[in-house]
Amino acid sequence: MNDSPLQVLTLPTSPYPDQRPGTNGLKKKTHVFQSIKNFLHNFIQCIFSSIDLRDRQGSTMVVGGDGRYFNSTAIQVIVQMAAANGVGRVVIGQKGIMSTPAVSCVIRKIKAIGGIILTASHNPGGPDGDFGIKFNTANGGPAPEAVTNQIFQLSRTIEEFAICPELRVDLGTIGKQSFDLENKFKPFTVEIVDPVESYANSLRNIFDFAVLKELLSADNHIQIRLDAMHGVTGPYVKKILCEELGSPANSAINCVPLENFGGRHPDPNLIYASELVETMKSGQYDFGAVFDGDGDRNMILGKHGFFVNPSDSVAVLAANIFCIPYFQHTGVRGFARSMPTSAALDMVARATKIQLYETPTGWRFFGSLMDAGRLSLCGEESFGTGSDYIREKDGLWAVLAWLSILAVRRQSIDGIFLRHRFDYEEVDLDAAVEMMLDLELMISDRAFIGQVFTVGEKKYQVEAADNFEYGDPVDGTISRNQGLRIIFKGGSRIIFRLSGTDSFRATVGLYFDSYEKDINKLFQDPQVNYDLFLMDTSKIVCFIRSAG
Ligand code: VG1
Ligand code: CO
Repeated sequence: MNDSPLQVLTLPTSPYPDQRPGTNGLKKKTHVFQSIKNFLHNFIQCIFSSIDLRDRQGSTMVVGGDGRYFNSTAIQVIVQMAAANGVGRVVIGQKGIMSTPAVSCVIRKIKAIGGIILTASHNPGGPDGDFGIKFNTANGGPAPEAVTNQIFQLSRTIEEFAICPELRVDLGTIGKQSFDLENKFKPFTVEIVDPVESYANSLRNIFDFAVLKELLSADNHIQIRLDAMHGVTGPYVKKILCEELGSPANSAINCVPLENFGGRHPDPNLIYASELVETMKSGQYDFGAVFDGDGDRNMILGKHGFFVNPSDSVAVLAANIFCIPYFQHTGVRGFARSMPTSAALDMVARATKIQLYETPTGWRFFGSLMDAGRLSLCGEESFGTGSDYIREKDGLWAVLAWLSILAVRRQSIDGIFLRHRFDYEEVDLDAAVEMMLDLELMISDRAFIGQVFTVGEKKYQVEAADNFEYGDPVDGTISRNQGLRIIFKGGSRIIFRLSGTDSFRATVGLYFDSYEKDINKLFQDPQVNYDLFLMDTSKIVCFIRSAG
């Protein structure tokens, strides 16, 4: 306890026009947060101001980050501002570390009012990299659109922020710290917690750890290789997979969180996770997985580097859902995928007669369905998989879910959805918006429906085309303009979507998916063997790039 009460100040500031939170949080170049005067303070104040004062007074908030450069500095500021804004208690992962799924888990467990996660997810970190701030609400999930819109509106008119500038937290020592603030009756408290423990407890109740331990450490065990890419997942992998489930030490690599992720993109895909892909090709390991910076994304690889497409991953989990004890207890309430995610999951939903929801991109839409008890398992094409035990996607959960299935049986998939996403990054925003408008005009022409495009021997006939719109079945909120869809007979699709998570300019995402019945193609390199649809804005030109 400090001797004299800490000062609470209200300081003047002026607004910035570019603080609109994206699909999941605000991402910018690190120097923007670090060097532009009050850029961080403004955004944090708007987060606090978006919470009704009556709810905020004396409340508990969770704070964690993926350990990237500027993590601890930002946390000190957030705590100083939380105290000045009436928050009563802040729970923080030791050294400022806590994965996105773990923050979601802790918010729910301790009934916090919300949480702030310092991360730019899978973007590189460091002084020249990216930094970001995610805000999750009391359900543990990313703030819904109504809240992020409010934060954005506040950010355009902000005039002052509140702060206790002298408050300093010791992030290294587990335990309680309390601070007397001037004009406040109750001390403000900070609790530094083990970032893994509470989350690990949840997983112990979801999976059968004895069965997993047998799979990983018994004589006939399978060999796994997990790559944490120097992101936040390292300590979780070490503690849960190695220490507790007995996987040997060489099964986990890059497990020390680094401020710049070792200079790499902590992005779990075939390109940035090439180290794991190469190792898996040797055939020494049966199962491989890699995570993103903040631990919510995962990529799964099989023996010899067999790539499990994320859209297929969620479908396989759905088809085998009762291999996971949690679902034996809760039953299965529904499945969901984001619109650009290919329709493998739809087939499982049809076969099992379980309700399927198609939502816009971003986990917050799943959260609403989960809160209403309508959704158990969901996924996104962008390497996200998760369930309703929390309100975030969860890389480590996905690994334990897959291992639970492997422990019970080996599943073969009787078809594969070929899916590809091409991102055109850092394009001019106005030009991108104009391109989308032109394209929308073209595909909404009635003459467009029914047109046939020939690609080698294959024919693709346009069945439907629209700008995807989603009406939340729980609260009726309509989300418009979620991406342009061109759907062909037989289910192949081309989707155009503007990314909502850019740190800089715009990204146009092009998504292609089509169902492939030929089982032989399952084992071909999915990045090489595909029909490539090329499109210009006046005419759709499709041509095939045949198997290499
Ligand atoms: C991307 C992905 C989306 C994901 C979001 C957050 O958004 O497409 O599926 O939910 O990132 O991921 P966008 O709008 O850039 O396409 V994470 O790992 O930052 O929570
Ligand atoms: Co992420």
